[in-house]
Amino acid sequence: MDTIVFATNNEHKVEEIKSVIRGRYDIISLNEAGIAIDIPEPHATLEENATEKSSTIYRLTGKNCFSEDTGLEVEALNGAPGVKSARYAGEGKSPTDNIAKLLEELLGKKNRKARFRTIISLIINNSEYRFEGICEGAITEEPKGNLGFGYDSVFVPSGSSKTFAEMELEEKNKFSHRKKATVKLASFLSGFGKK
Ligand code: ITT
Repeated sequence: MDTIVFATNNEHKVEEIKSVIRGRYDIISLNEAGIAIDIPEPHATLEENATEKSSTIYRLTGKNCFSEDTGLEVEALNGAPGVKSARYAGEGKSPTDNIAKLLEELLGKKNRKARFRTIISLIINNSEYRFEGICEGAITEEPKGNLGFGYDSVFVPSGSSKTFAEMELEEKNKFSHRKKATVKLASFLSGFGKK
């Protein structure tokens, strides 16, 4: 089976993506590939950061690989934290700090609409392809649930009354941004190279 390196240090993302992609390709994480590197994300868009991560790993390993960059875009905050989602409360701060800052910024605000947006950047045989997945929803008044990661405990996807952190992965996958982008990636890969 062909292998593809998933250029991420986030094991939650690896678990989620492996739950969707099966079959023709074996996905290996940076950790499984023995690569210890913190890839910088210096750009102003998810698209550019995703490309930065995949191209860095492609240059380093010469192996087909993909990365993904995800942001939480909150309407009442003009799209923040967006591309800065991982470091919203500052460099080196925890997901709990990021959530605290988000709830503080939204204090008293009626409009709680938000969306997660994921961009996957695939580099295969020296060409790049991008895939997007969006999940619309809303930010709760307080955290609920302890499954998942990141902002999951304050995000309720449209069509549910539970936060992502109150859902097992199978249920999160019915709504998730990452699942949608990954289905596009999987479908591309399953046709890749076939005439
Ligand atoms: P990489 O190694 O792949 O870069 P990362 O954790 O730095 O991993 P991002 O740059 O994409 O990932 O950061 C996005 C931020 O949004 C980060 O704080 C995550 O915890 C959060 N996040 C991403 N996907 C999420 C999801 O499905 N549910 C909740 N929070 C999520």
